[in-house]
Amino acid sequence: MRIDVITIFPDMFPGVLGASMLKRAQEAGLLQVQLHDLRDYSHDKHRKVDDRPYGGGPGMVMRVEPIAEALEAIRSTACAAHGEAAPGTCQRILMSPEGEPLSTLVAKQAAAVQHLTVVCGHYEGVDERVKAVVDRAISIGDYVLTGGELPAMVLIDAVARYIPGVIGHEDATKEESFADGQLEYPQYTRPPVFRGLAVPDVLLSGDHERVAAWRREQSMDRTRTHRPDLLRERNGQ
Ligand code: 4GX
Repeated sequence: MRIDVITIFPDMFPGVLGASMLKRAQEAGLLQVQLHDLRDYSHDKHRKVDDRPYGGGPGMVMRVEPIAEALEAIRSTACAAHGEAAPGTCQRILMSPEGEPLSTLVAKQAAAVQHLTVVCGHYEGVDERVKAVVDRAISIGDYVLTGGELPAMVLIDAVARYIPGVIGHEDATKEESFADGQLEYPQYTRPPVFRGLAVPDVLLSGDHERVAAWRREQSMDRTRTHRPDLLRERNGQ
């Protein structure tokens, strides 16, 4: 899978992309991330990519032309290479608090696309017409950050886990939190007692059926207590 990122802060990415699973995914050729400095697409001699808002008000707004031109440049290189004609092979995503909330389903759907281009917005926002040059907007949560770079990295990480081969043992994505609309059961490893806190006996019993039943019950209890909204969602309420 290929992911292009359009940003005014490409320097924010190498730390995250250069460690752990994302590093391994790239080394294994399962993921290619290409960073693009939006300022390279500015026509301004000061490399400006923002301007004052029409109608007045505080702050600056990101201009649509550099973003549109960066998207077009990426499309003519990367997308042409894998046959842009086929629908669903290329998806342009704007990171925005107004976007569709990121979820397991959204991450899985995005991982099924061959090529993503992620646009990171800054300042007080981006010109509304940017929405006309992307396919969708995605939000990582109901809070406002200083820019779209961290959201883009969160999206890349969430998506990469669903690229076949990225996670060594595929079972991990089946058992994890949210996989079947519930929170994960509690996990323990050695020692059996830490400062008086013991590992539940059932996990040491060697009885796989009892372990499985206990885990199901723990998942359900936790979800009911901490995230009852997940149960309502699953029931379609
Ligand atoms: N989930 N930000 C985008 C600029 C902006 C503002 C308004 C479009 C409309 C965010 C989030 C997020 C900060 C990224 C503001 N762009 N992105 N940026 N939460 O907070 O995705």
